[in-house]
Amino acid sequence: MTNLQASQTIDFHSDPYRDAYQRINGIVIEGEQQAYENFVQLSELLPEHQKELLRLAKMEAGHRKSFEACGRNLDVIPDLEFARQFFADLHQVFQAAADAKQVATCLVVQALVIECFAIAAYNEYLPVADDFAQKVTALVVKDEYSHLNFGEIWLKQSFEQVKDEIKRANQQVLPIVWKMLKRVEADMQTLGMVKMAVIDDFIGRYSETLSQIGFSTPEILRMSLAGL
Ligand code: PL3
Ligand code: FE2
Ligand code: FE2
Repeated sequence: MTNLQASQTIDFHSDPYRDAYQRINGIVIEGEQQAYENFVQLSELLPEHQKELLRLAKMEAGHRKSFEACGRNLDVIPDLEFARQFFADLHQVFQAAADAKQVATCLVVQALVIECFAIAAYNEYLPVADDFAQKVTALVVKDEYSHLNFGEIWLKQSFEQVKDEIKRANQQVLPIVWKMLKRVEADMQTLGMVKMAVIDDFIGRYSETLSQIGFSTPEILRMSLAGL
C-alpha cells in the first residue's frame, strides 16, 4: 500500500486509532528514553568509546522528542505507565548486565535486539503513518542503523571472548521480545501494521547482524528462533 492509499483508508482521528496510538506512542517514547539511558550507561562501561556512545545517547533523546511531537500532532496523550510495564523485563535484563559489567549482554540488548526491533517496527510503520509522523520516523530510522552498527562492530571485534555470553543473552532476551510483540499486535494492526512483517524484518536483520559478528548459519538459525 502506498502512503497515499494508506492516508485515504486510515482515519488518524478515529477513536480506535487514537486509543491504539496512546499505547504505541507511549512505547516508542519510553523505548527511546531507555535507549538514551542505556547508551549513557554503556559510555561508562566503555570509557574508550565514551564520546561516541554519548553522541548516540543524544540522538536517542532527540528521537524521544520527535515521537512526543507525533503524539501531540494527533492530540494523543502517550500511555507511559503502560509503556514502562511493556519494557520492564527487557529493562531488568539490561540493568542486571550493566551492574555486573557484562558489556556484551548490554550491547546485545540495546544495540542488537532493541535497535533491530525499532528498525523493523519503524520501517513497517512508515507507509501507514500520517504525513507528519512519516517525516519524523524516516529521520529517526536512519539514525538507528548507526546504533545497530556500533554493537555489530564491537561484538565482532571481541567475538572469541564474548561468543558464549552473546548466546546466553540471546536465549534470555528473544523470548521477551516475542512476548512484547504479541502484546502490541492488536494495536499495531489498528495502525495498519502487520505483525508478521515486523517479525520477518526483525529476524532477517538480526540474523544478518549475527552473521557479520561471526556466527555460523546453524548457530544463527538456533539463536534467531529462540523461544518463538
Ligand atoms: C531505540 O533507538 C529505539 C527503541 C524503541 C523501540 C520501539 C519498539 C516499537 C514497538 C512497536 C511500535 C511500532 C510503531 C512505530 C510507531 C512510531
Ligand atoms: Fe532511537
Ligand atoms: Fe537507537
